[in-house]
Amino acid sequence: MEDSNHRLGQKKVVAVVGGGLVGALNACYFAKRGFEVEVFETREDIRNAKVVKGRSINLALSHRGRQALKHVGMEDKIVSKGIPMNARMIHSLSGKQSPIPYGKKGQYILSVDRANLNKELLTEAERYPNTKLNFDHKLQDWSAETGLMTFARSDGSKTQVQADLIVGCDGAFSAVRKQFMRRSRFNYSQTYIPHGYMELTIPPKDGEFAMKPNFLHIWPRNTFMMIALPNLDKTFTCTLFMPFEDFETITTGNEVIEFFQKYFPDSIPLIGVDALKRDYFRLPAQAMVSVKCSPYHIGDKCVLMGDAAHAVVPFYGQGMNAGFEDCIVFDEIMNQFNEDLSAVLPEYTRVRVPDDHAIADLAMYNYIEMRAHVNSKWFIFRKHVDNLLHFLMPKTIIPLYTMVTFTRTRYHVAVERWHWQNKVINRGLLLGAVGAVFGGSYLLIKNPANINKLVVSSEKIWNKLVALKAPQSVGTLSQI
Ligand code: FAD
Ligand code: EGU
Repeated sequence: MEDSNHRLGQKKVVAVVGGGLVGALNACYFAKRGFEVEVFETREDIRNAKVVKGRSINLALSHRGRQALKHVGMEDKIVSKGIPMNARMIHSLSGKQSPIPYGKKGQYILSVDRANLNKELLTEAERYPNTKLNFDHKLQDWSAETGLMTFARSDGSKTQVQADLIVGCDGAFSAVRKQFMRRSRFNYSQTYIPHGYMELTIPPKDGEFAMKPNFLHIWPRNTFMMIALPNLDKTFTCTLFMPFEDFETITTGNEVIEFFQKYFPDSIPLIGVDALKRDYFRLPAQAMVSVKCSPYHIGDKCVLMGDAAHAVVPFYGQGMNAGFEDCIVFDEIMNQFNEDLSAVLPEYTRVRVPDDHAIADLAMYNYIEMRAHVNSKWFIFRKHVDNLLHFLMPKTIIPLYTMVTFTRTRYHVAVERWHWQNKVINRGLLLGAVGAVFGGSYLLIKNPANINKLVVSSEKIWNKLVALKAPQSVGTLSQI
């Protein structure tokens, strides 16, 4: 092989800042290439910690994330500890539950435990002899000119470290990104949404899951929404999304119950009245931020990945998946340009920015859409329309969530395709409406006396539709 990643016979040093999900996975990618990898993480080693603080307890892992794990041989290990979710389960206000499959049999997403995933990835990174993990190292400052980084330790001491490449995987409030902010022609925007989130737990009932486990449970209530994902210990983690304003108006245990009685009555016995009264006040609601920026690199010295480059609101279940896909995309470009960092970094920005911005926009769009007019009826209706159109024109109409969740179609291409599909659908609807008006008028003019004919023929069509739907509907719909 070329000696491009060797300096005086020595391998280049890559500093991965942040040992979260994306940092730990990225360490594996760089280690696999033979770089000298050092990971720096603020927190203590979570593998020794008793309770892991942090955001959301479980996450939905889908195709993009799985492909990225596969590349470093971690897919099976993680998938085996995940719980497949083959469908959503929509909970209506009356307590009725309606399943809506994600697609064909093999098309499911996985509920994975964040802490376990992070631990497994750290352990995997450590298996490479050329990787070193440095915990209790908080990046304070670094120089884009020299690549010299300053870390603060919890005992008050400071250490300085030099690296050839700095990979910023330090999350939505990235310290690595701070140096980007000081530079000219760096674009940056961040938006806090008015909603916060709070996690609650549904314990097992008689030693079993209290609801059906292989579903993503959703309670869509316009401005309020709750989602529940299953865990291996037979609990569910519920995430309640609600405007901060509303979180603040609820100040007593009784008000909590009153609120749940009004919007999520079926969940009260599942969570438990006492637990609900207690857990609601355990932690304040957490904020959600969307961050977009560009470029993602500085020269051949530094690159941002994961939430550090693009924090997205969680309304597409894609934050981690997109961050994991960043690692594959970077890796593919490393192959393409023979690990020549001065070519790889600009190319990574060129290729990846449009896709990460697309998923950030999509997630924000879905947030706005859901809070504006998505109740359980509308959610079920929309998903059925999507599935029906796909069933009628499988090559032409592919639901957006399918492209996002079950393929590696570039995010920005998925969005373009979605716009194109909507145009086709609207044209079809328009044509159908025009056709119906003209056709109907024609029949009426030609045969004004015989209204029965029209009624009979429409009855026939209706009967055909019913016959088509009744015996096969379950089978055909679940095949989509
Ligand atoms: P992080 O996980 O934030 O890790 C950053 C790491 O860097 C941390 O370990 C931190 O301690 C460390 N760090 C920070 N600053 C420094 C510093 N100065 N020096 C050294 N280390 C530092 N995504 C999905 O794909 N599916 C989902 O279902 C999903 N659900 C979500 C639900 C909620 C409620 C939220 C909030 C997010 C959800 N996400 C989901 C998004 C997902 O959590 C993130 O995209 C993912 O955690 C990003 O990983 P990361 O490694 O880039 O950042
Ligand atoms: C939010 C919080 C259902 C985990 C978007 C679907 C999410 C997840 C959806 C969280 C929704 C919303 C999709 C998946 C997933 C749906 C998706 C959202 C996992 C469009 C732990 N979203 N999420 N869309 O289609 O593509 O089922 O916290 F309610 S998984 Cl908001 Cl596929």
